[in-house]
Amino acid sequence: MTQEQPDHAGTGGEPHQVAGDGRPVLTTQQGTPVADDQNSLTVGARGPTAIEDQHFREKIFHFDHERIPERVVHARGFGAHGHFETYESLSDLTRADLFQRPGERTEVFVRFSTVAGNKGSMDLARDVRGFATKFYTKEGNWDLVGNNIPVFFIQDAIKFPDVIHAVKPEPDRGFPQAQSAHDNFWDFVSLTPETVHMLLWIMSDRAIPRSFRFMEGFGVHTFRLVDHDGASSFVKFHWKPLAGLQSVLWEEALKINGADPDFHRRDLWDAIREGDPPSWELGLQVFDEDFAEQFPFDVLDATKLVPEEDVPVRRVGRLVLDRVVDNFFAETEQVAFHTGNVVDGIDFTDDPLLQGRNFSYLDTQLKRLGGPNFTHIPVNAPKCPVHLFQQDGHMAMRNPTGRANYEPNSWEGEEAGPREDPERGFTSYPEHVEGPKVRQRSETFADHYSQARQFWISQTAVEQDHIVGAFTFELGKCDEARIRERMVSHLRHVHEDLATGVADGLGMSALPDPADAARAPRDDLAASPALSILANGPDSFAGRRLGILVTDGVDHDLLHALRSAFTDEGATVMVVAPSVQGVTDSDGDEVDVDEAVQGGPSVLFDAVALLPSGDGAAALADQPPARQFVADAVAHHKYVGVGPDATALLGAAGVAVEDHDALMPLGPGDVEDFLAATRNLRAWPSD
Ligand code: HDE
Repeated sequence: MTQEQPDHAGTGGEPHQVAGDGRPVLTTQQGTPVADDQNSLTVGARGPTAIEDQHFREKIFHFDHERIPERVVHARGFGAHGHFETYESLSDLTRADLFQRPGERTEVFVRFSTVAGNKGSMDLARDVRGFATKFYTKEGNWDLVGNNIPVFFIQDAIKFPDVIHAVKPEPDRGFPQAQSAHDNFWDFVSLTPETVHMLLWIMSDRAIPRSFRFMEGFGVHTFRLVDHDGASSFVKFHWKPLAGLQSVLWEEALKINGADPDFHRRDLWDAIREGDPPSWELGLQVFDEDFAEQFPFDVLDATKLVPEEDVPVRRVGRLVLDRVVDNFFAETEQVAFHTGNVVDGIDFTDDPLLQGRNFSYLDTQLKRLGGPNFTHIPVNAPKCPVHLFQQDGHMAMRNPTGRANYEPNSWEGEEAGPREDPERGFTSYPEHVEGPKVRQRSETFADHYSQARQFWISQTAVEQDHIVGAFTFELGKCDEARIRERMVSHLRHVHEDLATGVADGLGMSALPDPADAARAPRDDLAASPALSILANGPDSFAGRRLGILVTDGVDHDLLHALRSAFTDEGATVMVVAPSVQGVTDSDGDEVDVDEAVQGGPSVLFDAVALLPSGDGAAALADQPPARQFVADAVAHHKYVGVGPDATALLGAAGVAVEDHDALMPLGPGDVEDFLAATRNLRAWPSD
């Protein structure tokens, strides 16, 4: 790896070349060519190391300091570059510059993340996903620091350390890692009923997305838009994935975490590198004070959402992620988001969670990036002109020239430096506020169950089963019966079917009494179809993965027909075989193999096809990973194309063809039908 030094760091010019092979000479940080990078300087070949070995000293010194503190939350993440294109002028709603001109493109950097796990944890933890977007607008950076779930656990930022401590590893033992399935988490949330709505989301399949590309994003809080006349409306921000919504099953998540702990980051990396850039539409839910007044919940309460059926989502632009990072550390690790980074025309509300966040992010950047100059790091630097009088500090890269480092000043010309601009400058919405200084939760935040119930009744039967299964799994990891019971006492306010299902799953002999409710839950909120994943799935297999299990003797024509049909659909086709060495097809042609069956379990694919030869099927039938490949695909309700000679393998996997709708015959004439079926992604048992 070569680090090109900027010209001002030295004399510039060509790096030293090694005569003969044309590669740059290895140097120290000071630019001194290195003669030997294999041996440290010692007194005699077996003697002590000399302290004057500056090359050794510098190399180890740098290595010792390679890490910066990981994020206290959202430590594990993955980022990519792209652009946002505004569809139409929104000048009637906001004066924010990026929304003024149709077709305007704004560069963006997006970082997706999990919340609870450390930097090295696995991607498929049951968790909320961060969806943070930095818009490098012409009038400064705007950070929309959102999640893939539209509500949050708590209403007041002062409880954030508590909810995060509770979910993170228990402090005495340092585990469990990246899991909410433990006593501390459920102890805290069951004592904090405002978490119940979010718990429904977290226990749903939203918390185990198939990949970042197939999940929604939400700004969560109510923000303000302010127009050219200073008039303001409320807004909720949404990201709608153009590829549709998709999640995995919990059982799959457990296995994916073992088979490919980097499943989500690899997916994003591959999609972009293979020329299939993920995209989302930015949606706005805009409403006014009158709507906020008559809405049954407080729009400043981040544990509530505004149903799309009440305020439709207006799609105003498109986000496309089409460039992977050059260097993970420099970009994904060092990117610094901050809810406080808004541009003129976008403003805050008094949501107490948002207000607390506005304090937290700058504070955390100082700790993590080590000084006040982190906007000098390229990924954080605005792409518009920056002129200011701030100076010095650790690692200052952008240093003012000239004489004036203060204003007002009476210097002339360039020496005078920049000046404020009352017309163009950021102007806060002049909200009128008054009241006594109190520590008091507003009465309007008191309903903790009604929207949780609305979420529950908006799910399909399959999704409701998954929610019951998730609560049962998680509470089953709690040792304390009183915590399990306390939690079920809240679920009784959400829906009796949910409470009963979980209580049965946990083997409770009787349902606990319902918890005391601060406000009686409502049961008159209509179902909101927008809240279901299955109701908002894709209508294509594009962007998904087909895994084809083959052996020597695989039918040449069938393999090619399958590959081209799925590739034309925009899907990725991967070949799985007994070994990675490759196989020979029925025409004697070599077929490249992507994964050996031990390393490519079917949980890594969205649909599978079984195309072994007769002999191959018999051989695979003796291999546990091959049997598991088939059994898992069937158990996970994936479409399985069964080639003409695959029967022996099915039998060995314990699968009876007639019992499963998802098993489809896959002969030469069946490719189109198989492809059409896979567009549904799964054949749920109730279908
Ligand atoms: Fe964050 N959050 N947060 N958060 N958050 C951080 O900032 C915080 C909250 C979110 O990819 C930290 O740079 C407080 C809600 C994302 O770099 C920290 C509260 C939502 C990311 C912080 C919240 C988020 C963070 C840690 C309660 C969804 C990752 C490292 C009031 C709307 C950004 C950092 C990235 C990161 C504080 C609640 C989203 C400590 C105090 C609600 C996506 O500043």
